[in-house]
Amino acid sequence: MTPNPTDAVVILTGAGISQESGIATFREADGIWAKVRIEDVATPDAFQRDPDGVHAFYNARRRGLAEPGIAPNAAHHALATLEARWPGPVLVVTQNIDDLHERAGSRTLIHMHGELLKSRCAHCGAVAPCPGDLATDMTCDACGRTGGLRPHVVWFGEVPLEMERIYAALEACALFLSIGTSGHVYPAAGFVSIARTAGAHTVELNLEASAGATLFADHIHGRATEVVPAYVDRLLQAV
Ligand code: BJW
Repeated sequence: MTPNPTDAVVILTGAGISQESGIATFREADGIWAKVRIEDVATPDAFQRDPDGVHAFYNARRRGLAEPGIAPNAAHHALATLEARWPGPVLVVTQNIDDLHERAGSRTLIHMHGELLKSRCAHCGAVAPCPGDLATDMTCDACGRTGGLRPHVVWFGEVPLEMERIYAALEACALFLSIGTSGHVYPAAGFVSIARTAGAHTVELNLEASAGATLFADHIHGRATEVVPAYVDRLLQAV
């Protein structure tokens, strides 16, 4: 299927797109959830029970993101090129909390599961840049209260960010791409059904068939740094 260059494109990305940049995925054999339990670090209850432990988990990942070897890869760059050169609207919705899409040059981007480099105050809701470690004794610059600062990420049981904007884009898109996500976590795993119902062509680009693979019209299996630039090149030939 060859899309029309004025078509709206929505792209969902997951941990697989950043794997070749050196950032761990979640559900693979060597993934994050093989080393720590979701219940210990990625729920509001975990933060209430053990804020120091949750801070330590995210502080380590934040420091990892700042390491000199961590950089966007060819797949992140290809999506930024698509946004720059595709005549129609292009929206990247990422589940990732890293900043590799921004570093590659993507501008129309939603971090539906939040951002590691921001904090949020549980008291007043203020979101602020957070380049360094968070700790329980820190004070919020906005409200002056102590003990409420948490990573600006979406844990299980919390509502993902900017859902109205995402649903509107899915309902208006003609092409939906899902890149590097296992399809195990909702609501992101349901986006393909919404796009398909809206009449979009749906394509999965992933290392292997995801949990929701049968919902997609097309499947391209391989490493993101190989399949994404090749697919974007094909799309841009139509421009
Ligand atoms: C490559 C590759 C390469 C590798 N190239 N590919 C039953 C009970 C309780 C709750 C629920 C339930 N059923 C549904 C729920 C809801 C729940 C949920 O989905 N649970 C399921 C586990 C069952 N969801 C929620 O709670 C969400 N909130 C919610 O639903 O609110 C209600 C609501 C919604 C909408 C409107 C109104 C109300 C919140 C989910 C929050 C998820 N948070 C996390 C942590 C974020 C912070 C952090 O990073 O620590 O988000 S969990 C984790 O999973 C992270 C990821 O973004 C997310 C998805 O993971 P992803 O990206 O798919 O990674 P992997 O590792 O799973 O897959 C990687 C893929 O890449 C694999 O397929 C590889 O093959 C591939 N790959 N290398 C290409 N080089």
